[in-house]
Amino acid sequence: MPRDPLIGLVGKPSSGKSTTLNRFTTIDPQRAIGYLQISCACARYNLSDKCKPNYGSCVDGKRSVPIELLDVAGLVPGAHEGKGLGNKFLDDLRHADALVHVVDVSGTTDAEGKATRGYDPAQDIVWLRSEIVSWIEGNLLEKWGSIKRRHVATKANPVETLQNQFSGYGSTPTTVARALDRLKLKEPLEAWSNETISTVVQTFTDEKFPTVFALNKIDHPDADKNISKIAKMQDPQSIVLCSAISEVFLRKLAKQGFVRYTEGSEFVDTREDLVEMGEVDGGGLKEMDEKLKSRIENLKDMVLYRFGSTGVVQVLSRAAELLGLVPVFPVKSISGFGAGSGSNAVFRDCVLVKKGTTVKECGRKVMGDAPLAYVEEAGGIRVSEDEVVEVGKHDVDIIVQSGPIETPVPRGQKGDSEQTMEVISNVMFVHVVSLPN
Ligand SMILES: Nc1nc2c(ncn2[C@@H]2O[C@H](COP(=O)(O)OP(=O)(O)OP(=O)(O)O)[C@@H](O)[C@H]2O)c(=O)[nH]1
Ligand SMILES: [Mg+2]
Repeated sequence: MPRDPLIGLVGKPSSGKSTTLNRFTTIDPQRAIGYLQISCACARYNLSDKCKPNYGSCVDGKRSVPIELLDVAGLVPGAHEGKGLGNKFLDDLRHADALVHVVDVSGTTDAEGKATRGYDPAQDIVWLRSEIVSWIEGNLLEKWGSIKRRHVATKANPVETLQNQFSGYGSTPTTVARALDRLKLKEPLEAWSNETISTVVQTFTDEKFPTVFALNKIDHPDADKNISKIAKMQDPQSIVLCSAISEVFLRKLAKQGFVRYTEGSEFVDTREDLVEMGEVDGGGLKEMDEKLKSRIENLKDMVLYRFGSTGVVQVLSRAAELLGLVPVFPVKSISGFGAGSGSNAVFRDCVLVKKGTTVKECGRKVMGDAPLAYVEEAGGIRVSEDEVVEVGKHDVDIIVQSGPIETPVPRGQKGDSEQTMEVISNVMFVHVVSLPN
């Protein structure tokens, strides 16, 4: 199962991380698989009948690609100094490509997750980011003296120097370069003040961990005023309103045969609703008692009719949108798009890469450390390996060297001076991620 991208669920205790995770297909208490719907490469080539994904599914060119979610538990104010589960949390975090900050907007839990009333959840957004920033900044400042000396001595550029420090957070040179581009700093790295370093770390954090705010517990009567406050502070694109508990409840009732529920939608039908709509047997649904009926009515009023859905499905698609994920279809052979293993199934694999990923980084992801020789597109036209992969633009062959890079040839012996090149993978880039709903 391809590991990336990984979406990390963060948030203080009792904000609803586990409840949100449970909405997806759980692998263990900490991890789950969600599915993102994209349009598949098979649609572009009219090969939908032969499309057999190794993971997920593909129906009429609509492909569900697995994406992993990780519950990063135990974050409280002071975590970077070892409070709560401390650095354990931060170690989990480094694998995440994007974060979903699950915020309890009911205001019924304080910063430590203890029961209270009237807490302002806008504070959580502030302290959580600052925990991550302080963690990275602390690690950097601790070694800054020697980092600076080495930087000067080796005449490195700032991207190289910072990437050396940030690779442990799952950073790539592109991430670092983007952060520095945004800042347009004039002073050389060795002259940076602590304030500049702090700004660099903050910008890097925002680049490395794009964050969706899942404003959870919208079913609670106190949620409204807190939502409006947060909505004024944050980019509306980064906010999703949700009620994880409602989603879990509806799915449970659907499974038990009490309601018909279209996941991610506002539609919930009971037996009576279906009879009214003309299905004589009420869709085969079971009769509910009064208590259950009133809970459903309440959920419709408080969540579904007001907000359009429970919002949980949108959390994942919004995170994918933020990352600007590009689906890449590694195939062994460009003629037929198969896996090269004898079967005639096409486009068996699909990996999702982040926006800004270069052809070279993409190649690494697909082929590991095989030394990349050159990249070309149809007709043998060379493509720069530093080009940023774009949807629909890159149908390329990545050619790697299959032999050692330089084989010394003993004198007097006829050497095979030609490098053997092998097409390991045709990497194809098709349409952008579209919303599941
Ligand atoms: N009203 C309401 N309660 C919720 C919602 N989601 C979760 N809860 C409740 O909030 C409490 C905490 O939920 P969890 O999912 O365990 O929270 P968590 O973030 O995993 O907490 P930790 O594992 O302690 O970090 C539970 O009692 C849930 O039932 C929601 O959408 N609405
Ligand atoms: Mg939990």
